[in-house]
Amino acid sequence: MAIERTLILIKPDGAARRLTGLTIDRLDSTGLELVGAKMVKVSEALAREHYKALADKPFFPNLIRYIRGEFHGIKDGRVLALVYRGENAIKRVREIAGATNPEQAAPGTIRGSFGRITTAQQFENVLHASSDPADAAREVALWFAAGEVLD
Ligand code: IDP
Ligand code: MG
Repeated sequence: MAIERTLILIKPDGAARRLTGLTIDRLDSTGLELVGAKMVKVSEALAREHYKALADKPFFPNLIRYIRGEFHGIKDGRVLALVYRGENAIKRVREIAGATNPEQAAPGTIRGSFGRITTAQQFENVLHASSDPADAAREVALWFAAGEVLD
């Protein structure tokens, strides 16, 4: 089994609804190791680069506004970025996060418990979690400088 690193972002709905501690508690309970953590101001450029695979989706413009905190009154669009490391870390974090669509996320997962779809059809799903090894490597390098993530 591979030792992986995975990027987690506490999204603005998670921060606004004071779910940061709960999310970290769930992540810690996996036994994975926290190896990176910082608050980041999400520029338009960073948001677009992070979600570039979704640039042609109809929900993309609102996704950029969402991750930059525009729907939740988050000052400077700041988010908490975390890196967890361990065996099979990517899949294990995705499992506790739950499905992308909060209405389809299993009960007991973070998204299943605390996510919602807004009347404007925005998925508010509390956290971002890398989806595969290529994405995880790209995302950790995008959000953290070399040396900010521990071995
Ligand atoms: P993921 O966050 O579970 O990896 P992705 O497909 O990578 O899901 O989509 C990134 C984010 O875009 C989602 O977490 C969600 O906030 C938003 N999103 C994805 N699909 C939809 C949709 O069909 N409608 C509205 N927002 C969506
Ligand atoms: Mg994704």
